Amino acid sequence: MRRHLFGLAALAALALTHPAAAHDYRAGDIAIGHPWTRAVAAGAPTAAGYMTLRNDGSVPDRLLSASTPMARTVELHETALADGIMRMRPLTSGLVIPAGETVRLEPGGIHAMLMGPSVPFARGARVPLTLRFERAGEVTVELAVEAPGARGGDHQGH
Ligand SMILES: [Cu+2]
Repeated sequence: MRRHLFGLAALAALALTHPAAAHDYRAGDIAIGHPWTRAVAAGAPTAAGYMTLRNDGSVPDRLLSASTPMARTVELHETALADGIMRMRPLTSGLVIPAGETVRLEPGGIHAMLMGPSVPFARGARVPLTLRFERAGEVTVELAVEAPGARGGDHQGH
């Protein structure tokens, strides 16, 4: 147990050495801006991944799927008002990113739903997420774990 606690402390220290700097990624014409998620406890049924996807190209692309070793499966969801109730529904044909436009994955909207996280997500940790685009191919990004109630504010100004 003591060794386990030491491991956690070491991880926390490691997180502190990485300031909340911008972390951005690119796959072909797609720029992925500050991917993040919220802290979740052990046994949480789901977590959600957020980011911006900007298509710098001249043709549309499509986010087909996402996956992570830290959850059972990942689904792309949108949140929409149906019969007066906000509901999530899977984007079964993927998420189109029009040429020259930015699509935001954000709380209350489109998100990557991590079903069955296999470990707790601690604030300050990073969760790898592999994104597969129809044209731009595959890229693995890291979701920065923010506070449970965060709305992505840690990343403003990037
Ligand atoms: Cu969802």
